[in-house]
Amino acid sequence: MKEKLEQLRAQALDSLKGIKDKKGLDELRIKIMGKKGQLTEILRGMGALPAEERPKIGQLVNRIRQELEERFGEVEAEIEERLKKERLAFETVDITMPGKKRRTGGLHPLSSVLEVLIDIFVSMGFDVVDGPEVETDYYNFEALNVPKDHPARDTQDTFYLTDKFLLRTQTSSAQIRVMENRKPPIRIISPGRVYRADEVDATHSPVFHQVEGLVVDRGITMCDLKGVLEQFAREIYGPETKVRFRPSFFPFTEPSVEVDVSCGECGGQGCRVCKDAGWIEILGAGMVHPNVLAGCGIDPEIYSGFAFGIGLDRLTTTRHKISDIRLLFENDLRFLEQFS
Ligand code: 2NL
Repeated sequence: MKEKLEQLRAQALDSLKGIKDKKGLDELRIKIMGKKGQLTEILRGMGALPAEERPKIGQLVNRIRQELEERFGEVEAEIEERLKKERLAFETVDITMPGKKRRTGGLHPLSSVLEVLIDIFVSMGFDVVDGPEVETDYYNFEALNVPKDHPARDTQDTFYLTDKFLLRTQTSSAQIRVMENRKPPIRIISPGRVYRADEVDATHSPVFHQVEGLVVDRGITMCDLKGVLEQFAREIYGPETKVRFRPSFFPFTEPSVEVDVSCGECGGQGCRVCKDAGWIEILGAGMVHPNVLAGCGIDPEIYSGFAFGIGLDRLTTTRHKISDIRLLFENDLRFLEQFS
């Protein structure tokens, strides 16, 4: 019996050496020390022993069981340690690996040019104001001294929603509200989307963008208009840029002017860009019509003002050498990504 036990012990210890995982360990533990295991099997034979030998054998069984249990515990700890190391090695992040490339967004070219414009006018003390794109006939035309029979009011040129409501054709409407609600001095620009019933081609779109400016105070003259526009033109087109006024007509300004800048490409000599004129038209402007001021509750005998309207789309296409205005509205990523 004693030999059998020693043999079992030696066998068990030997088998333990070959154990590599928990499953194997559990199987071995059951095979030796389980209810139907080899140790139990031997213990069953105890009944056949002489009574005086039983305690000795009993002690031996207990010692062997204890030893084996310790050894099993050790092997289990070793397996666990090894598994932990393997898991850590597997989960380790190599921070020197190249990262995944992410596509970054960017400003739409209209937005980045608008930001440049806003910075220029804000630095001259202008506020930026906003207004609704759906306007009333009053704010879009009436308050701007546009006569009832003016061609701009024609349904051919303006998108009417109802008799009274329309899609604004210029952002002046936002400025009218400011004149109604604030006292001079007023210095504002109003950028935004505007609508006209135009046929679409490379230079026309029924939706486009305007940045209008307005200054109202005592003693404002055409010289102030020219100074502001010269400063603007120099910041946009370079310090050598000259500005020229040509007479024009708008119902909301008197006098009205069309404003040209000297061609930055040829310096005024004439080239392909300015179509040999030496000048490029950039905006329309003028002194705010007394009817417009009076209609907003501003006394034209005390106050005067100038206003201007810049087409943002043309400024953007010329600045970025974009050949077709439609590219600004199609949101084709292949186009937009060139600006991000
Ligand atoms: C253009 C250029 C212009 C204005 C816009 C304006 C606004 C108020 C009062 C008077 Cl609140 N005028 N804006 C003035 C001159 C020109 O836009 O080519 N428009 C058709």
